Amino acid sequence: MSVHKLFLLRHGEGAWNKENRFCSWVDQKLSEAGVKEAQDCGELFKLHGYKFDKVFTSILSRSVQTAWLVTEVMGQEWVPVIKSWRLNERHYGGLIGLNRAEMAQKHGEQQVKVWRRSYDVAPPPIDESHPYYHEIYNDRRYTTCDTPVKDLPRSESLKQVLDRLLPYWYDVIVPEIKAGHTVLVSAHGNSCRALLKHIEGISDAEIAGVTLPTGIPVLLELDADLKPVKPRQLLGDPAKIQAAIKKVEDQGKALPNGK
Ligand code: DG2
Repeated sequence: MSVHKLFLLRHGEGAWNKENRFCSWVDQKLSEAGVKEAQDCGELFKLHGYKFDKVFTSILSRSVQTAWLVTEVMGQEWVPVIKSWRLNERHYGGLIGLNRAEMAQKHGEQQVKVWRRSYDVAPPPIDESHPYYHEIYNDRRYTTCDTPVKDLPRSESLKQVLDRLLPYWYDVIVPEIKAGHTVLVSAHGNSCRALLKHIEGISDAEIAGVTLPTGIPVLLELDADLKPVKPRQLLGDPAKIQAAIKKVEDQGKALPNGK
């Protein structure tokens, strides 16, 4: 029997999603289309009559902005929003800022797929010569983390995302769900995939085939032990969702002109 409803949401389209660049820990805002996706998502939640008790976000603006827009449309702006770096997008290391299609052109689509979707392969680490290194590690938000800046990741596999996320899941989010609260996690493609892998017990190989598009909520119905009682539901128009999944998958394809 379903006891708890948990919602996972990848933020609306960000400026660099649109440009097909690895965004990761660079703090890009939502694009115009991303704002609309977040608002549409709020409308969908409202239509279903869902009510949130707690919203959890990363400390990247695109996930926070999405949570604001969703709750605003729902008339639930008062719901507490709790932020943690542990829900941040996967750290894409030296790939940050690079265009996926150009990377596929240069290194091959298979290599880009390994970087994007393998479970335990981390991309090359970011170093001080990287154009976004200082912007990331000198950002005041990272001085507020439960981990010293020097120990924050310099690149991560999906497994490493799960490793840093699980303590937060068990210590902070799980007690809320078990207290009977309805939780929305407004985060990122890979932090949501890591959580999904853990909750659903998806194998290391199968998680490579799970793609989450922007602005499409995932509903998980869980029993008292937080085990899924039915398959995850991606909410919204099925044809639109399939097209959005394909769009994310195609981002890693090499285009003839390398763009
Ligand atoms: C994307 C994920 O993260 O990229 O870092 O660019 O969810 O914050 O838009 P998000 C990024 P892929 O893993 O899909 O390449």
